[in-house]
Amino acid sequence: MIKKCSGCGILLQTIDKSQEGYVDSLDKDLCERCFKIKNYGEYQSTTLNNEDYLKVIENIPKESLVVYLTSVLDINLDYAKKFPHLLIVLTKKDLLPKSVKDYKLINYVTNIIPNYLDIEVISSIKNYNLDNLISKIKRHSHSKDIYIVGMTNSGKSTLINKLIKNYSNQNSELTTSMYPSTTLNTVKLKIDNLSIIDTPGFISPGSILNYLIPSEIKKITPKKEIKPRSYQLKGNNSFTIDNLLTITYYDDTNITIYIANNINITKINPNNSKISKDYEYSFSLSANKDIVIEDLCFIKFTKSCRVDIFCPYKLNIYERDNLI
Ligand SMILES: Nc1nc2c(ncn2[C@@H]2O[C@H](COP(=O)(O)OP(=O)(O)OP(=O)(O)O)[C@@H](O)[C@H]2O)c(=O)[nH]1
Ligand SMILES: [Mg+2]
Repeated sequence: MIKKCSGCGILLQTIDKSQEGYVDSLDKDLCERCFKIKNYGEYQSTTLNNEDYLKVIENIPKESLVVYLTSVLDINLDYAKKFPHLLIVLTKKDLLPKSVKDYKLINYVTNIIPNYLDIEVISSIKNYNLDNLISKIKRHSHSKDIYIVGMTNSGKSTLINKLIKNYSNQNSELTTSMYPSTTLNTVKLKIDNLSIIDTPGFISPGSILNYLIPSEIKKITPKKEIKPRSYQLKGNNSFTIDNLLTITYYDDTNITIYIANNINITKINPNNSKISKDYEYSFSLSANKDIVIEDLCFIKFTKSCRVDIFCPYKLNIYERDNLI
């Protein structure tokens, strides 16, 4: 009998407890890994990787509508460009200050990727703009299969759970968690005559999530509205972000940091810093740029400034025009 886990899509098996999909009986609908994530909120590692997830994504028929999710905190559209029928969804709007307007975020996306069918800014947790989103999905769905795609943790499974709850009379629930690689294969669910298909998210090689242990991931994950922290800086000086990295700036400037509220930002003498400097990232920013440290934070600069970032990991750290 071939049966998939209703939480993460992996094929269920009763043979090897150390492998994904294990259940002690095929009568069960949920694999042991999902059971532990759902009931104990524990991190459960997986032997699958980006290559496995990409195989799933590459099998998406070209004519299908792809709903591509990316968090407002880490707008990453690298993979989105692959899909011809694209509805872009910026998720987790509740984490940005309420004063941030949706159109600013939408303008930012349009400058990077102008050829999409539609776009929506949502919060699944706050039920924000989900009515608009389901109407847009229905409007643009020419075939009945709709694929929900995006980076790990962008909120794909959480969104589908909300759509099923709000707009169908089913009660199935996909597995979600704050840790990477929760969904392992496709899971198909029905809303009216549409099939909504959850997919595994990719993990960016430069994401800090690759280097942190579960308790650290928990710490850096923003859980509620970020209170931006603004500083007037007098160069040349340094600060650390929670012992994860050191930031040295050489000019006077004003910055605002968007990061989880419980993370410590501390002024330091870089010569006394205990943080390893294995990797160095240098920027000569013109005015009105952000530095993004993928899956950790973004820093808004108003004036031009030379900046060096030191850390023990090989991260994706890049500059962009101010998002907000
Ligand atoms: N604040 C906030 N958190 C959200 C929202 N949507 C999802 N999350 C959280 O983001 C984390 C990841 O959610 P998932 O739904 O598991 O993400 P995913 O995209 O399915 O991840 P993979 O299965 O690993 O690809 C969970 O901790 C969710 O609670 C949202 O609208 N707001
Ligand atoms: Mg998922």
